[in-house]
Amino acid sequence: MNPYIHQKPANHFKRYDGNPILSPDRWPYACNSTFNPGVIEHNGETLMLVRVEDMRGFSHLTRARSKDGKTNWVVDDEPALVPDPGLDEEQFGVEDPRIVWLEERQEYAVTYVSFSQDGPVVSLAMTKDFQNFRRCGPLLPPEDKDASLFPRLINGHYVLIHRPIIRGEAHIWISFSPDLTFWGKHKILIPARQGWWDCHRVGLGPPPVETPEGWLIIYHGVRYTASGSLYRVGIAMLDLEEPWKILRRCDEWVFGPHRPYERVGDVPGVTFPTGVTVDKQTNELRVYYGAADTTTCLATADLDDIVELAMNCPDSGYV
Ligand code: BMA
Repeated sequence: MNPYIHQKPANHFKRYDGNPILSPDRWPYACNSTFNPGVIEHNGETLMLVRVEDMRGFSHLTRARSKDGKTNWVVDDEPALVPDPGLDEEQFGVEDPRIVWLEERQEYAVTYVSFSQDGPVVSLAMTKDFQNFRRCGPLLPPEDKDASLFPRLINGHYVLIHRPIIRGEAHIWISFSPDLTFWGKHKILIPARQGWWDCHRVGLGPPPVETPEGWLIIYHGVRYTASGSLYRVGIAMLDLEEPWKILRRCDEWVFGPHRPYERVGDVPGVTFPTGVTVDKQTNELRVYYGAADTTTCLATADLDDIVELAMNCPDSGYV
């Protein structure tokens, strides 16, 4: 097979016609940007914790809710989680949450990036209602970002995917904990691929999605160019019970910044997924992403199509 001659791929992901679904001009209070949301189904609604950047350049998280996950978003008049000035790790804002429901604890876990003077760290907060949060502090040393727990225990352990920067290298790592406090068995999970579209940085997008074939991973890959970075979106599959094993990693990105709202904004050329839901009735996979570090957008696909796409990807040699 000639690797340069491809069938034109099916458009697996479709952008929602009403994009951007949330933007600063529709916010109930003054802000610069509303992007990179954590997303979950809660009380029969789609609930987002949206990263809101204020005009000092610090971010906090505010709730937005919608009955159908697409339209009529109701944004709270006040933030849900603001940086605590008494905490060393929250000096310069809280950002980019990922949310999972932990059945055995009967509460939601929110992993988010908090900014200390020593750089970004991954912090954890627990909540039942998205109004009251119990902070559990930073999980691992800086510099670390793009973290989510798996939505269930695996062999009795909490499992975290995150993205430390070590020796200037930005690969996706996996770590394990018996109690959400002590972390170990750290391992590179998905490395940046030299020369490829995801050569300079990779980072987890939304929390892993459990499917019969494995954990579906949606991640961002970065290439630096003469006019800035391009943040595109790739997929991979992990083994269900041994999630440190990559079953598949697709060669090609599944979407990237093409539309004006993805190319024009505070950081042009960024599609940055952070939230996902699956509509149980229609099997629709909904991927919520920040566009150009300015607005929140939605892309949808059939979950089975995406799993099939992923499972048909070659073992790229990085498995
Ligand atoms: C990453 C994070 C994201 C941001 C992205 C693109 O490093 O800081 O919050 O959306 O860069 O600027």
